[in-house]
Amino acid sequence: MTTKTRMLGSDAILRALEHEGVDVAFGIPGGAILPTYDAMARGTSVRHVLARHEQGAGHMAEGYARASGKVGVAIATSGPGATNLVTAIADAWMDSTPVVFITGQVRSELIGTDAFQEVDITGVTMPIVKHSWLVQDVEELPSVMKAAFHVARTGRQGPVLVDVAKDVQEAAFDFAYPDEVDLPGWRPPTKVHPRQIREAAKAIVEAKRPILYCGGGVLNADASAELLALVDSAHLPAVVTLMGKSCLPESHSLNYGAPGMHGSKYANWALNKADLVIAVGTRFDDRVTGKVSAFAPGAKVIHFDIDAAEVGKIRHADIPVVGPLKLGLAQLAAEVSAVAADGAPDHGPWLRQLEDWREQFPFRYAKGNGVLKPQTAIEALRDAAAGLDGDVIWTTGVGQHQMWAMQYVQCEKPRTFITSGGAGTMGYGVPAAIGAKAARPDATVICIDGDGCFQMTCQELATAALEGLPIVTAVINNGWLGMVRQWQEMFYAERFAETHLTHAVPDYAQLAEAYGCAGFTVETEEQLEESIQAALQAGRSAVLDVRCDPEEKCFPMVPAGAAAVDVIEAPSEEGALT
Ligand SMILES: Cc1ncc(C[n+]2csc(CCOP(=O)(O)OP(=O)(O)O)c2C)c(N)n1
Repeated sequence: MTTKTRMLGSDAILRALEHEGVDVAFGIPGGAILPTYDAMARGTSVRHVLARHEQGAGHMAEGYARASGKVGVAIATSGPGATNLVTAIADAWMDSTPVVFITGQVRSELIGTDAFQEVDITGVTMPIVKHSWLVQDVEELPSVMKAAFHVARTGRQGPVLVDVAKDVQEAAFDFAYPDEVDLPGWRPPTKVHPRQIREAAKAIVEAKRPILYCGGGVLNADASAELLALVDSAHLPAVVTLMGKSCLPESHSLNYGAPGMHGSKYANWALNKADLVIAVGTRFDDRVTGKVSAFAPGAKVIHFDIDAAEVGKIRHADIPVVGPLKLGLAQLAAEVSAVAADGAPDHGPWLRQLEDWREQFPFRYAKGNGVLKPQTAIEALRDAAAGLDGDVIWTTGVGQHQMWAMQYVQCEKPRTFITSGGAGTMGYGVPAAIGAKAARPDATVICIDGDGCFQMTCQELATAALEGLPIVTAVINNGWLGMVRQWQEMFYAERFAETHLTHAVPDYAQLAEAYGCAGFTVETEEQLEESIQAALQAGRSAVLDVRCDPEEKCFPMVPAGAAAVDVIEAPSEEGALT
């Protein structure tokens, strides 16, 4: 019989976190969650990182989860504390990031009375969580906490919310943590149907122009090794989405990188001319497909995902494969070898075609003639990172700099590129970097941010400085809300309404120093390398204010709603392209 220990609900929350193997939680206290913070003062093995804004705490938990593969935890008080988490919850929902969000709620007897700091947060977040619980009975706490972690991490991962009334945190009860979850309605698949694997393998062997289309689901499933084995054994070329970046080594000759709105022309052509698209852990997002009716028009589709609801949602799946990727990819590789009895399938002519396209259409931009180009800065960061010992984890904000990071940063190991893909949340980069550093203290964590994004969450530099979580942030400072400026220039006849920020206000290097971080201003290509090295060696968090060309646009670009092959390339009249 399980022994029970008498304790308060607040202590039970912490014991549950300990049982779940949580080593770090991110949050900010307040009235309705105070009993749980008081329990922290009584002692716990869980480290608490005090954020400066609950959105920051939420993104830290996401960065932690993505870097470690474990469930992240963010904690906030009721009302405004909880609503400040909403953007992070939405972000985790869109990118299937496993996070348990814990909020305090007003006392049970006050719920529904518009009490001080009362917000119906389970109601507010209903469409953007996998599941949520409002706990009004302390006896339910252990099973709810157990279920919350289980739901966050199993099947298609994602956010859950546990909202705990203050009196529940204060109530004494006999605590035991359950070994099992009791959730009759939650039965994610644990295996893949052998017939689906057989059909997929047969289609792969028969295909002349197959392409793997890999997404973030591969990383969530920790299935990189299995994906690599399939690529190698079946000689399958692959394109990898923004969310999937780092799931397959980028130096691998069969990795053709990112397709989509700012992906390469060759990756988009690979999908467009394929006769078989093998979609793995990906959801045919509009930023990848462009106009759906023109996407991979001649291809049969295998769609392999843990979430049956994704299969056929956007594009008909000729061969649906539903189940866990790690197991299924290994089975698929074995089955392909078995079906192709006389060795691996020969996709030789197709691979030569892809190689030709890659040579013909590399990422390129016009060098600056004295003006520092953002792409040059990102290439310099990439090269400096390659010279470091140990792993480097990249995070980004959202905008042009994010797309250039996707194009120019090179990742060899899984979980080393962390970005907000589905929601496109400006302000994600700095807190996600702090969370990643908490998960991987041994790694160098570099955030490539935009000046607009940085200003949304830069107060978390205080968290980085004071919590001993040093990160390097390169603010790609073009003085504008660059991506929006680009759309205004290209699609709104250059009417630049409300997108100018200026290069100089704030002074990012001084701002960094004010937060206890090292600050560097870079204005020329010549200053780049030395400043990057100084930032990497600063021994504390550092911010590089990289002042660059305000007018640079991100290419190639497939305009929203256009066919993915109708790509606009960098105009060559801007000067010599490199
Ligand atoms: C929270 C939020 N608000 C607004 C947007 C719309 N938006 C997308 S990119 C962008 C500009 C980003 O500017 P900056 O951080 O300077 O990056 P850049 O594009 O210049 O690299 C904006 C406003 C968004 N994605 N997220």
